[in-house]
Amino acid sequence: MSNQKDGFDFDFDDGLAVEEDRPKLEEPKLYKVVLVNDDYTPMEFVVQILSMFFGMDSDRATRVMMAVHTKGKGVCGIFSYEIAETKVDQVNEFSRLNQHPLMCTMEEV
Ligand code: TYC
Repeated sequence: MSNQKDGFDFDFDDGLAVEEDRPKLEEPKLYKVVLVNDDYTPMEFVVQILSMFFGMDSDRATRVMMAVHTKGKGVCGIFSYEIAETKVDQVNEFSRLNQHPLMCTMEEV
């Protein structure tokens, strides 16, 4: 880069080819949305949650619900932080609205 003015060479890069540093992009972290078992939430309500918020058909929703029921907790899906947080909030809000103690949480993958 050269800039001639009054016979002087205003050249600030000492002949080096200068390139902007490229931004360093990290892979975004992923989060599991986890459903926790309890003794009070009706099974049909959990199946309804899995179908409404996680798009599962009734076979899959029933299998995931039974896995949570027998193992204590289970994964409903894996998402970016913002999507996982939104799902957790939606599930917990819908459960409270329906007066069920169902707990949904998130864990980093
Ligand atoms: N254990 C509950 C019952 O017997 C059913 C249930 C399943 C509750 C999964 C919560 O995340 C859950 N009615």
